[in-house]
Amino acid sequence: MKTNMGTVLLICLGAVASHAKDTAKSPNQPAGDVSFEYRFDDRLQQTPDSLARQALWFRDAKFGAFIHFGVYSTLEGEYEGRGSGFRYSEWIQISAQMSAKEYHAVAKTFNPTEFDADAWATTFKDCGIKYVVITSKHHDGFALFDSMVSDYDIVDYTPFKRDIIKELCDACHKQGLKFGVYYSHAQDWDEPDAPYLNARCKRNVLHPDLPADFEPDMDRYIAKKSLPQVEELVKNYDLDLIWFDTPVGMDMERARRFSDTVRKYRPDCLINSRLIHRGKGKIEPEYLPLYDYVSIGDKEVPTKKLPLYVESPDSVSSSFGYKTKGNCYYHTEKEMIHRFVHTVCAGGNALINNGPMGNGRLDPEAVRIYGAMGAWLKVNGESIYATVRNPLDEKPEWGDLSASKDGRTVYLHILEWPASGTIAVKGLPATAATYLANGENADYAVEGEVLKITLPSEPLDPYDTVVKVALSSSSK
Ligand code: H79
Repeated sequence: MKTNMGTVLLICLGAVASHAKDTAKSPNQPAGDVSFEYRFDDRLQQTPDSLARQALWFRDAKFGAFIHFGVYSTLEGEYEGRGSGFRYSEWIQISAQMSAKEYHAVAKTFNPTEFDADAWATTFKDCGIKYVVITSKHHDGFALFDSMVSDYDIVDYTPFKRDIIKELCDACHKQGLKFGVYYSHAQDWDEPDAPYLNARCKRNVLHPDLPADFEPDMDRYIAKKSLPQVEELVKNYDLDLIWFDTPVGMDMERARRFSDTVRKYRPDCLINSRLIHRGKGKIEPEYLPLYDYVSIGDKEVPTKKLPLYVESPDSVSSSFGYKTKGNCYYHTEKEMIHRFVHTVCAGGNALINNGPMGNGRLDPEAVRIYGAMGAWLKVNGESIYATVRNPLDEKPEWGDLSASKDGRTVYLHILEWPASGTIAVKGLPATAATYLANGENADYAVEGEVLKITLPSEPLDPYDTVVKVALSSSSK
């Protein structure tokens, strides 16, 4: 245990036993947790420009809704009895080994007639969500906006003929939500020139008519489709954020063209690190000026606080796209809130995905989970929004800590109710302690450097009982 700066966290060893039955995972999850690898050097810093962009709204927002919606949403993870073994339904073209022609035939029928952008935005807002990021084009190459670059888009290619990105952008801004798009800038299964991330499906399965001696040319793909579509997005849509993914084949020169294009048209628009870094890739200092914040791995929850401000692309379920076929699960409400709280306390936002159904309605399970988060946030929101990461060196075994920006208030998130009935924290000179759940004073004592709280016999909240602690001096 570290002892520097007098901010040691003392964990009562007897106080860590938890209610095992409450913490059982929802079924079908892979064995073991996806653990967070500490791969950021402590001295890394984003540029002053990026820090200023983060400060505009991003750092205070904490809770975003990620949306994976597209042709794949209609298949729900299976095509002609194939493909359901993959965890991600948005990968159906690969998992079911569909040729471009077969996938086009499904795209031709994509008709989400129940789509209602205002209903989506209102639901998100009511659940405490502050920003929305939707797939404008996933790896399948199909665009959800009206593109002049390619007709493989929802307006030109489907009976639906409406621009989902435009409608949702307007609806979100009307509700005061920030709006961003996901764009798969490197992978594109509809373009033979685009690079390939995996060996799971051969290029000539997707494109059987290609000549045997075909040589893919990534720069030709970037020049013809990827960069012009990004330019369309930043020119024609009022974007607050752009989310790149799986940067296979990206190098400084290629990434810079994307970054420059975004900055040219939309200087305040945030760019995520997957422009050039893989989700679990090491952060390289020379690339920091190209983007504004770090996306950690898919569904990765940080286990320790981080030097750079991050965002975790989490999901309410095991897939990103809507999936009912094969192996899939949803997180419990408790798991989701705990994942969210740990991410915020480590110093980041949680961009929590939902996969709307092929008919255009939100997934009711996702709405239920968001609803539980929203109800918890209505009572406990001050311990989340506009807070900063845990000011102490370590996180306690019973939960986690967040703090007000001025460092004068610390929030203790009690996620696992200790059997001993007490918690003890070193390094917090408390002058008051209250429960956010009911506003009542906590039974606390300061003994030397240790704040000791005697807890009620039962949690005051089924997911996270928050104690608000006022300090005599800043914890910073
Ligand atoms: O958009 C979501 C994913 O589709 C995308 N990133 C998030 C935000 C992503 N693309 N690639 N990857 C993630 C990494 C590759 C994962 C996979 Fe698999 C390996 C897909 C197919 C093989 C593991 C096994 C997941 C599905 C089957």
